[in-house]
Amino acid sequence: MYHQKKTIVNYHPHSGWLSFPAKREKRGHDSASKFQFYPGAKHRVFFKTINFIISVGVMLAVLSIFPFTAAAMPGPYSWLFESLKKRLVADGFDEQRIDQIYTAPNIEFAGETVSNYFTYKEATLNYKQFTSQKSITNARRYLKTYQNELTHAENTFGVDKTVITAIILVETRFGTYTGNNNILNTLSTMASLKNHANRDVLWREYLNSYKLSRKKYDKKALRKANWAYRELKAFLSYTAREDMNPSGIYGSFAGAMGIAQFLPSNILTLGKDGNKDGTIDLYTHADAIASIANYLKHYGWKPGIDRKNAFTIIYRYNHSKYYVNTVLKISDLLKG
Ligand SMILES: [Ca+2]
Repeated sequence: MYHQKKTIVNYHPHSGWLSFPAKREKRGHDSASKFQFYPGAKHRVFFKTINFIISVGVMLAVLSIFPFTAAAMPGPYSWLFESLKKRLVADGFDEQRIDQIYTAPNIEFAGETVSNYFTYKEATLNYKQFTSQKSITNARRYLKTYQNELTHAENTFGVDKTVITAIILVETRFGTYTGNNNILNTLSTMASLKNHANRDVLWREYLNSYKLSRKKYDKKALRKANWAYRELKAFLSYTAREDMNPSGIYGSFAGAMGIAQFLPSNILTLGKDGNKDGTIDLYTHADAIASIANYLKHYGWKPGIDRKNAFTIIYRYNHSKYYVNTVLKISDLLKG
């Protein structure tokens, strides 16, 4: 989405490496952070109440039994997710799980992240960096390091390993920039903009210094809210299926995840378990490689594909002709 000049960031979910530099690698697959540490909302209200009405001694006793209670307060504006939670439950998600998820300590209305959708204009992207000698040397090293995974994917899905490598280079620089935005907060915030009150908060608190038309903002927010709600549902289904903690997964500000920068809806349907460990985790190279190959095959990639068809299929991955030409050029250089 960043790849077309003067386009507001909107259409393409990838490019976590461009959105914000990754400060740290975060992983969503942390079995130690499942939900047993996060008491439900009712418990928190209960403990808050006794803080005021009973003696300090009793309070300390309670806290010694539930030491994480005090730390489990969701972040600013997280109450704005109440109607979103109800909607998810009405759409079939387990109420208890939803309550647990939305009381995680790092849950917050991601106003700053989501405001990017409404204010950001793309700067010209320097695609040349990806075809520099240094980048190609790194790509050759990647081909060698993940030779087994890439060859397996090429044999299984019929997609050139040089193309897979090129996509991983441009999307996340071989997995080094996967984005540091909390996916759950980002998608939840965007989906919650269906509510007028939530749109007001974003408008008032985060967009007041920008010259936007309120009418255009509302129209765009509603469109993005519908899109984000579909992605949020896919994200919650995916994390449930893979037994991951949804509040611990980080990616691009558009909700794209992992080394391959897949949207949740794509992970759910086209993700592949490349290393056969029983989990589809796109923060592992083997799974990312297999998933990219499967994605391209799904959209029609065949061994010996001609340039025109290759272009069309890679364009599906990222709607930018600059992006596609760069990927194809990297692939050519790696073959040469
Ligand atoms: Ca796996």
